[in-house]
Amino acid sequence: MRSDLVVIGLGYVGLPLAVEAGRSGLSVVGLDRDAATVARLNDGISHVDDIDDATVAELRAQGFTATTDESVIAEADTVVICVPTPLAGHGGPELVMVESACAAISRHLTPGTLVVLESTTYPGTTEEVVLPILEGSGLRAGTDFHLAFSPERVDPGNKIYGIRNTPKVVGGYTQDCTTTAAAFYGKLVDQVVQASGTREAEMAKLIENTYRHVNIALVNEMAIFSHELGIDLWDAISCAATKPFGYQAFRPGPGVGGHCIPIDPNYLAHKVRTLGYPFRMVELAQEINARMPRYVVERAQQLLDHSGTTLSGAQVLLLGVTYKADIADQRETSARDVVRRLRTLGAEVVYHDPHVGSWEVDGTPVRAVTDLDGALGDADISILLQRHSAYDLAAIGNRARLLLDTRGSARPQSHVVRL
Ligand code: SAJ
Repeated sequence: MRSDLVVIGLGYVGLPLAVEAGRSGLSVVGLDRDAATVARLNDGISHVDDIDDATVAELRAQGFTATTDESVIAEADTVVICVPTPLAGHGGPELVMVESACAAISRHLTPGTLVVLESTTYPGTTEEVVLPILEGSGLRAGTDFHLAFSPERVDPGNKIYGIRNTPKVVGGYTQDCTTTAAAFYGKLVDQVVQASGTREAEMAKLIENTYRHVNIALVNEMAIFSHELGIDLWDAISCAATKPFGYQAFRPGPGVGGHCIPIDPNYLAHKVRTLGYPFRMVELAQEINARMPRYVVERAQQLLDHSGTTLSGAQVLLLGVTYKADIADQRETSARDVVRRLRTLGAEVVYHDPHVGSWEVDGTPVRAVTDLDGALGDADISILLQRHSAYDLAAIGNRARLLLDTRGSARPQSHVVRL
């Protein structure tokens, strides 16, 4: 049976896309290589933070089915690739899942199909990697089928912006491909933005996230020297943020986690290096952000020293171990490096996080505490890493024997210090 859309890869990008397409009246099939994911979705169970089971049930009621059977591609008007592109050892994206998805499409591609890549990657991937595999079908891109790139703009935990109300950038191999992709996405989103080509659409996404990555690194580096200069950078940033134009506030932290910001800029740096020179801003930003977990531990060690306690043997309570506040996602969380450094220096580490029931670092469990009040009283120092809204910072500040606040959220006191 024909379908309007086949989504390949049913993760945090593909599943919301399938949901929005179903809500827009499209017939949608989800294709994933993981049989367990397929079975769970067909049973109405979600594995994605921002999609609840009721939403999956709603999608199923609209006729959505998930499958591992690639032959569904042959019946699709549009195929969107939403598979992961994790960071590979060479510093660029690992494209093996994209290539595998394209090989499957190539085996079942029919004339007139629109194929869109959404997975984040370096500029050139759509035309240098995806296109040749698809043309292995014998069909020609731009002539027999349409090919485009459209960056995913899914923001985990964002309750305001979803797929429908986030402008969607599309860039096609030809103008006709762009127009066709824009017509497809126009059914799902309020605003479609047509890029001049696939590389511009690929680059747009990397600009968005490199911008964040570099600016976070800027304030992280400022945090380090501001502390030594006796400047309250948090206050200075709040003052700067009153400027109604030409400035967006970023704030220091214990490092940069997630599946986008610490990763995506490396794809651009990887592509630039093929030119024989580095993308210095990104590489420096990466170095600064990656250093923040160690800096957090240095500051904790100084605070303990001043209180006459050594870090070695001290009990350290970490508050919030996800990669950002109010979600359960721990991908690339800087808390992991904080634990490694604390353990190396002989501290006993425990954690509290309302979103994380159990946690291990390098195969060794980190003890979870549930009695936050008691744990704050027991810990020689508590370190606030993620400002979950569940945390009552005034109560934490009052109860902690010593608190290092890496988010600048708690009211400074003699025993409450901001990064
Ligand atoms: N962070 C800081 N200081 C800041 C902002 C963030 O240390 O001022 C840290 C966070 O703690 C986190 C990391 O950086 O560890 C990334 O935070 P993020 O707010 O950028 O959140 P992400 O990684 O979920 O980024 C996503 C991105 N969305 C997409 O790629 C589609 C990003 O483009 C969004 O702008 C961002 O969400 C958002 O605005 O929330």
